Amino acid sequence: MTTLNPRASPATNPARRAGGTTAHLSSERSLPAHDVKNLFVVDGSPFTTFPEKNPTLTIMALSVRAARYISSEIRKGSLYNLKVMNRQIVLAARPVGFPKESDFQLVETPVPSPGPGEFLVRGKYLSVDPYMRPRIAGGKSYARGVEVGDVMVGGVVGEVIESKNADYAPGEIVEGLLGWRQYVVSNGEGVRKVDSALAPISTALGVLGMPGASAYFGLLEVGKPQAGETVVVSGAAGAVGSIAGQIAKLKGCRVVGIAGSDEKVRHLTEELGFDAAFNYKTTPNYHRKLMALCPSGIDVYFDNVGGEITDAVIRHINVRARLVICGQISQYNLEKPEMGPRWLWSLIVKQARAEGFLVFQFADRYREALRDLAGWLKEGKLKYRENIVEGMENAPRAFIGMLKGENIGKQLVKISND
Ligand code: NAP
Ligand code: FER
Repeated sequence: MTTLNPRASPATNPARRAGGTTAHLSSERSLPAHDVKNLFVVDGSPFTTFPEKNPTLTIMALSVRAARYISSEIRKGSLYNLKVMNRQIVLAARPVGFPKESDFQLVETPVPSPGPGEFLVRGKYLSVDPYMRPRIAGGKSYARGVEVGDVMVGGVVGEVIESKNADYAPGEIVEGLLGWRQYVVSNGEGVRKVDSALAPISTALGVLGMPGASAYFGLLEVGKPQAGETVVVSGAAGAVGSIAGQIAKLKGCRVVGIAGSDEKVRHLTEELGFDAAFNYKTTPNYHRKLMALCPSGIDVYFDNVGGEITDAVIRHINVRARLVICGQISQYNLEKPEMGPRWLWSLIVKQARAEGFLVFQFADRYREALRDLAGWLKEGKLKYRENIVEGMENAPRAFIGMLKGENIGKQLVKISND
């Protein structure tokens, strides 16, 4: 976001010169009309309130070219009244139970400048993931939690727009845990380059990113499915579950999905090739349903949700079953963990294995997962879906929506129009 002093002279004030095909930002340089159109949105309606009604004119830099141009002009000193601002979502309060929009706040701070060895990234997509819920809860975790006032943790795909790091050139697309903000400076730590020729860059946060790798390693390394076995996936229509189920199909398994709507069930069986699926929100007796859909019992259970669904699945496991404990989303918003049946006895009787995993434990093998996932995508053997909400200000709503199950596939927020 850019704030412009309305008293600036017409030579430095683009809004005053935007009537024609070009708008002059300085006496020597001009921007094409296309960028000007994207660049100048004043309180939602281009130019109409400028300048008399607004003491400060707010301009959103919506295109990368425009943002790059503005920051270079400012640095040269030719736009002395222009201040580029950085929109970001911070944690305003620790959620109690189910998060509310008021637990988050949109704040603006100046855009940072890269120092030696650093580069400036302009975000294009923000990732919305279930792990964010435990991360804002304030409990102990594998990583530092988000404190009140901190920028929300989260994956970002964006473009390098300025660089003082020889390994990252302007124009390159990168992905990393850069936080829910428009602009961020990085030194490259924890950041990877994204090959935009491989697939749309948004997939770096989904099927070709952390969720895809979770499905891949969780299923193949922890679940170890064999052809002919029955694999049950809970949270099956989400970012991880939808990929885990399809990989199980690729390995020759019978795959049964559990998800929270009839539309999701149709998506799984009609579009993703699951053998069967059921809607846990309208199925009164999970036990009977599983008996009908898994007549040979369950060999691998890919658990994304925990709770009553998992309790029911475990009643149907076979000897030497593998329970892949990927997530427990049914518990994330509870103040106290739910009590349930004690099913460790089943592990004894069935000589079964339940194993939790974190995708990060496979970090040194991501390349392998991405190679296979990208190969299957290219061959048309793997499908993915994204649920994209537009606008940084809607990220909290998208997060709450994902926790409620409004997404099919990967939940993302698009924060740039180019
Ligand atoms: P996702 O499945 O795309 O989105 C979350 C889904 O959870 C919602 O769409 C909703 O679908 C379902 N859900 C919400 N509340 C539920 C409840 N009470 N009972 C059953 N289902 C519920 O999210 P994702 O990114 O793919 O993550 C899926 C799971 O994997 C999460 O538990 C996450 O924590 C875990 N995960 C673990 C790792 C790891 O390293 N271990 C890595 C990534 C993700 P419905 O409509 O079906 O309810
Ligand atoms: C997730 C759920 C939990 C996840 C990571 C965690 C990467 C880790 C939690 C912890 O260490 O406290 O979906 O995804």
